[in-house]
Order: sequence, then C-alpha cells, then structure tokens
Amino acid sequence: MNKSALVTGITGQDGAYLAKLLLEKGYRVYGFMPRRSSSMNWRLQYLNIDQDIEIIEGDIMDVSSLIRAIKKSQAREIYNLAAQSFVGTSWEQPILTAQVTGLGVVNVLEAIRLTDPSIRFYQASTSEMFGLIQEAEQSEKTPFYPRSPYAAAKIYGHWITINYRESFKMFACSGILFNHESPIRGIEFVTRKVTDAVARIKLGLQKELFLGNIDVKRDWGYAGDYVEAMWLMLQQETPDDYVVATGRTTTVRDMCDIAFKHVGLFYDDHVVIDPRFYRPAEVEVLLGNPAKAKEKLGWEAKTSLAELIHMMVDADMERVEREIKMLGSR
Ligand code: NDP
Ligand code: GDR
Repeated sequence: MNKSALVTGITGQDGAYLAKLLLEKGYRVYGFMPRRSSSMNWRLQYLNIDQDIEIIEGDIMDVSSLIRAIKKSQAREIYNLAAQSFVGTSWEQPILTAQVTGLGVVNVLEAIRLTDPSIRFYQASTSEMFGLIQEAEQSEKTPFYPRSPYAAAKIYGHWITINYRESFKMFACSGILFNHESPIRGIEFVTRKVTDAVARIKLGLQKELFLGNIDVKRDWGYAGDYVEAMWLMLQQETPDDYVVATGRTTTVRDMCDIAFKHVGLFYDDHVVIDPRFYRPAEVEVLLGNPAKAKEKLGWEAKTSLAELIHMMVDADMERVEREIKMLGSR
C-alpha cells in the first residue's frame, strides 16, 4: 500500500504544490482543512489535483481533530504548513497569530506524540525569524531577531520542534524557508500584488499600483522548487533544520521593474508609494545561505527571479484576459 502523508494548510500555496509533489511520488495525500476553507480549494483545482486528495476536516487549534486526522490517514509523514502567514495581519491579530502560527505547532507535535511518535514531522519555519539581521547572509547558525508578531510566533514553533526532537527523539525537522512565490501566491503578498496589477494595468483595468516600502530586499524563489526541499528533509537518516533560499537578494523596486518590463511598461509610471502599506517594524533585507541544503539534501533553487516573475505575470495576464472575456459575454 502507498505511504500516506498528512498536510496541514493544504489550501495554501505551499500545501497545493507539496500535495502535487507527493502525489507524483506515489503518496496517498490527506489534506487537513478547516470547514470554512472548503470552498477555498481553488489552488488544488489550479494544479488539477483537487480530485486526488482526501480531505479531512479539522482545525489546527483543535488537538482532537488532529488526532482523528492522524488515525484516519495513517500518515507516516506530517507537513505542518498551516499558519496565519501574512506578516502585515500579524500586528492586527497578534493573539490569533500566536495561537495558530505558534501554539498550532505544539498541537500537531502533541497529536503525533500521543498517537505514534515515529511519524516524521516537518515544520514550516521562516526567514522572518532573522528579522533585524545579525549576519549579512543568514544560515542555520544565525541568531534570530523577530520584527513582527508573526516572526515571534514562528520562533516558538521552530524551537518547540527542536525541543520535541531532542526530548522525545522524534523525527522533527524545521525548514527555514525564505520567501517563495508562484502564480497561486496569495494576492496580499507583494510579488503577486505586483504581477496582478501589471496584468490589470496592461489590459486597461487600472492605472496605479499602491505599494509600501519598495527598497526592502528579499531572497525570492519559486514555491514549486521549495516543496521538494521539504520532502527531502523527511527522507534523510536523521532529522535536522535547513535554510532553503536562492542565495540572491533583490529589492521590491527591482522586482517591480522585472514585472512591468515583461509587458513593455515602466514601473515608475504606475507605482505610487502609500504609507498605509508600511509596517510598524520592517525587515529591511534578507539573504539566505543555502549551503547546508545543497550539501546534505542535494537541493538547489532551479528558477531565477526573472523566470518566476515572468511566469506569474503571464499567468495573471491569462486570468485577467479570461475575466474580461467573461464580463464581455454577459
Ligand atoms: P498560505 O497563507 O498560502 O497558507 C496557509 C494555510 O494555513 C491555508 O491553507 C490556511 O487555510 C491554513 N490555516 C490557517 N489557519 C488554520 C487553522 N487554524 N487550522 C488549519 N489550517 C489553517 O501560506 P503558504 O502556503 O505561503 O505558506 C505555508 C507555510 O509556510 C506557512 O506556515 C507560512 O507561514 C510558511 N512560510 C511561507 C513562506 C512563503 O514564502 N510562502 C516562507 C516561509 C515560511 P485558510 O486559507 O482557509 O485560512
Ligand atoms: P513577507 O512577504 O512579509 O516577506 O512574508 P510580503 O510579500 O508580504 O512582503 C515582502 C516585503 O515587501 C514589502 N512591501 C509590501 N508588502 C506587501 N505585502 N504589500 C505591499 O504593498 C508592499 N510594499 C512593500 C513588505 O514591507 C516586505 O518587506 C512572506 C510570507 O509568506 C511569510 O509567511 C513568510 O514567512 C515570509 O514571506 C518568508
């Protein structure tokens, strides 16, 4: 019988790409999903895998639903991707963020410990934990300095994962992933906000794009590449933590330039700086050092930023063109 995997956050960007990868590898994939998300599986539909996944309803805040999901799925691997993942919202809803993004992790770990501690566990940690960076290139050894309630919650999740590994000898890994994007990235995140706006501007639906601080730098990669690293971590002989990044960093401004140029526009003609999108505390620059992932997992980012942004702009152009056609035919 095929090996089973349980994925929390299955309706999110990474959940969808990871599910696709696991299906390709022959896993039976169970998606753990709150009832409220049941109409939200557009990403699974986009990747054409919505019929191949078995959905188990539950909420990461409800340990009993996690235990039931583990028993039902007989999962040998659990990927914990569920989170309140938008940094901006974490200042507006810091307690919810602490509960879901932080305490949610120990809920999953406890559910595993109570059912079958031999199940392998992946935790979605983040480069946001480095925040006010303590080293120019951030590796697994770089100290953390969180700059948002989201990052603070993720640090709890990160350390409790390590703690369960060391306390209970659980196979628990934490992937410190730098920003990764795709055509199914949430529209609130800056890359997708930009590529969607580029399509709408090019097709005459809007003129301006309102952004916050565009001089910040991020190490952006492609989500389709990054989920492979998650899976690889759980296939090793011993559990460990890994930075997953491209090793290159770019400003939001230059990312905008790439996106607008792709359709023959110039970003400066359309981008308007709007203080509403500034954050109470900013992460100015992130640059990952993925040397350990390369050496131990044999993993490397395959997609360049230009390829990624072009892919996203092309997908948004197609989507907006479809929307215009549908409106015209009504
Ligand atoms: P998304 O925001 O796209 O997905 C998050 C998922 O979590 C959604 O399916 C969401 O469901 C689900 N979720 C939220 N609250 C609960 C809950 N209480 N119980 C169960 N499920 C819940 O995030 P990404 O796919 O981009 O990221 C996946 C994980 O990786 C997250 O933990 C994120 O913090 C982390 N991460 C992401 C990076 C990135 O660049 N994408 C980088 C580093 C880490 P719903 O939509 O219905 O709320
Ligand atoms: P981030 O991603 O906060 O890094 O978290 P986001 O795309 O939201 O912001 C990146 C940077 O762009 C600046 N920025 C803007 N951001 C948004 N969203 N909207 C704007 O208008 C805007 N203008 C400038 C931000 O200030 C920020 O510096 C993502 C999430 O996926 C997290 O869950 C994950 O942990 C990290 O990436 C790694």
